[in-house]
Amino acid sequence: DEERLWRRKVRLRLARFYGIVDLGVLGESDPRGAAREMVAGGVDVLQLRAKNREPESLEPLARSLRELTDSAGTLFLVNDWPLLARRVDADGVHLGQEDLPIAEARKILAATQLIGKSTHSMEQALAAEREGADYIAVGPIFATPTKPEVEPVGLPLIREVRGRLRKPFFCIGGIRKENLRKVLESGADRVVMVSAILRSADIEAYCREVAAMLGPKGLLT
Ligand code: TZP
Ligand code: MG
Repeated sequence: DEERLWRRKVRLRLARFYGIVDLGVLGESDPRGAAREMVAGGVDVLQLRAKNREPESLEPLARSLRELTDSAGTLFLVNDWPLLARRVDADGVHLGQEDLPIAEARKILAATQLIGKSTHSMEQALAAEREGADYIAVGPIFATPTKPEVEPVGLPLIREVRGRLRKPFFCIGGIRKENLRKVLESGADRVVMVSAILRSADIEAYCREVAAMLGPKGLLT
């Protein structure tokens, strides 16, 4: 068990590229197909996000994404629902500011499962680390239709956060190939992409290019 948690944490430390299978963004498109291409294209972490669905109805899809990611050695996280994450043996759950506290989610999850937390300021990022998040998402960096309700935090926050967080952090929000270099130059090592990936004509090729831009794994903060 201890080894299982350790393996997950190591994979998280090495992860640079995090893709989200967002059913809202996908609309009628096939989430399994998108996930398969993302994994083939080299995402290190895959998350299932479905804002307007009952968690029970997501279980078959979550199970199939678990199988898919397992065979590729890709981390798999479930957004919002620790119980679903537990039931399908995901690597962990991702929680937002409005979701249940990390301590509550830990009671539902297995001891070997990871928790990530969305944050939108330095204060929230530090609080998430104090709460015991295994990784932290910081954003939206840029304005994005995928998360319209939160003000963009801007590029300068990246370097500030980098200087003060010890846990791995991922930049998210409006990131795409065209602005990735700027995000990396602002101090990011790890990024999350949603619509840039899911709306691209060739998801696998897109992911491959992003993965190449992020460079080899290792030597990360
Ligand atoms: N949290 C902060 S920004 C965001 C989330 C879920 C959406 C990111 O989506 P996109 O399409 O990569 O801008
Ligand atoms: Mg949430």
